[in-house]
Amino acid sequence: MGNRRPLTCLWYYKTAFCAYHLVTSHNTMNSTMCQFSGVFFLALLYCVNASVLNNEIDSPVCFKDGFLFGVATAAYQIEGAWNVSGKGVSIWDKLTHEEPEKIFDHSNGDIADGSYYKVKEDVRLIKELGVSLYRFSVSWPRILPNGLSYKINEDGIRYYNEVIDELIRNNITPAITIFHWDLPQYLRDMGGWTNALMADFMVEYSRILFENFGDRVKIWMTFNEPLTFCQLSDYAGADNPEGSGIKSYLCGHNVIRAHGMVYRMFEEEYRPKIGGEMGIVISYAWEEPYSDSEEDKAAAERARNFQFGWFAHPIFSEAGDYPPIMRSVVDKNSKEQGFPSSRLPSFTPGEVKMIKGSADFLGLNHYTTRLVQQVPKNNSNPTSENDINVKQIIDEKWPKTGSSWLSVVPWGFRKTLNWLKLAYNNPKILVTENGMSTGPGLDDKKRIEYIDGYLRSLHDAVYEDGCNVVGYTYWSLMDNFEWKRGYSERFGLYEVDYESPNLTRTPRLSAKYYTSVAKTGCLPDSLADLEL
Ligand code: GBH
Repeated sequence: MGNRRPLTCLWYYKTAFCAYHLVTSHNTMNSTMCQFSGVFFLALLYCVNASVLNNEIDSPVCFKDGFLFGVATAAYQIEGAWNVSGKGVSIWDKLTHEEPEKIFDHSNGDIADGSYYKVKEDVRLIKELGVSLYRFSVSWPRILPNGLSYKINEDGIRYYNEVIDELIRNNITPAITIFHWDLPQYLRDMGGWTNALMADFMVEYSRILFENFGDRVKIWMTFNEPLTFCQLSDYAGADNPEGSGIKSYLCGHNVIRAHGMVYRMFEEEYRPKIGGEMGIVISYAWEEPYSDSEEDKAAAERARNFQFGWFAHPIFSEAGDYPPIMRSVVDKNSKEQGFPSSRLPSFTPGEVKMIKGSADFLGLNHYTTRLVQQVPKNNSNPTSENDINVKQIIDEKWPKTGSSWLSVVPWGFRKTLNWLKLAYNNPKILVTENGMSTGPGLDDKKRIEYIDGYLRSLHDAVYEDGCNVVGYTYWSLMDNFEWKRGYSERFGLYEVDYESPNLTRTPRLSAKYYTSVAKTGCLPDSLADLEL
């Protein structure tokens, strides 16, 4: 199958030249001679050469052995059992119960996918996909009801032990996100991530996970998408006005410190005994300049540094600390706004050193792309929006999905990965999320096209450009509570029927597609040929 294109090419040449000879040589050349004629031989050389030079040999698009395929979920989005067996209250329990109007369909995660009760069933679904990695998160308040480590809820330990053991029994590598947004409400009441002590609380919580699960779990991620939970109100774990240029930066600062401290504790106290790797998950929508103008190019680079570099630069860059552009812009704006010191906190030299290099891999969530335009400077309010000072635009020509923020732009993936390669000396990357939403329904050819397009772009980044990506994780295994969009936006390879008492899971067409990719490591030659 792989060499179909050159063979077809040869066949055309052979037929054309044989026909030509048979006609022009008045039948003096028989067909055997024709096959071996010099002309045919030249044609063969030409054909092979052209294919090689134009990179046209239709070698199948395959990821090498050892490349991981996986699927991801997060605790609050799937578990349900929100008040069962000693679990404490998270900020999402409180928000959805007390302000349901903030959730698009007024729903909540009380029951969600019922995964708390369906360990065996869910692992079977993962197994059936043929993937080798499952990324899930631990609910902090299920382990520590009020977030502090003096009181461990044994049922939480039991539950995740069951998940981990069932995965390992099925040869699926467990990968744990320590914090995926469901902060214990008790800690939010103390200021959430704007409280500097949160770093210590995070260290103590993480320690309990290493103690209990570290013997079997070898892939750890400290935080999921700090950009999201530090910047969006309600996601924040602090009463954080949307886009605040004060609390967001405080949150980010404590999160980065917490990440570094957890990593160093893991490195010193646990890794020597139990091994394993640790990273952080950062989201990166590609930011493409709106035009060729120098202003728009600078605006795009500024946005990349403020939205991705904010968390990546202190950890992955050679120099460490915040991106220089972020430091200088926020320092200057703060001064002009009458602040006695910068709204962007400073790391001590010791912290810069502690944080720099505190990751074995970079977890990347990549979904989409924006166009970025320079806008006239507005420094009236201390918002991070005014600090970044750009307009972000979704190109109307890009195919849409079930989520207004998410359009289909596969080439942005390759650009993202190349930017990371250049900026941070080709770090080891695990793609921790990529995916798109639809409405309910099993026929999701658009999702197949999305995954296929993004995987091709990823393949180019890895095998053409040399980006160091070790695996790809699809978001999500199954439909789930999509935060403020409730159950209205479905990202699952499996559909979940929320009307059925069993919360029945049914594979979509995309599950079949992804199974073939995960099992063969190769993308199908053509989507049209797929037997769905
Ligand atoms: C990821 O966030 C999350 O890690 C995951 O939990 C989530 O389910 C998945 O992607 C799909 O969204 O409600 O209009 O204010 C991706 C980044 C940040 C995108 C928050 C949606 C809110 C848009 N997300 N954003 S809106």
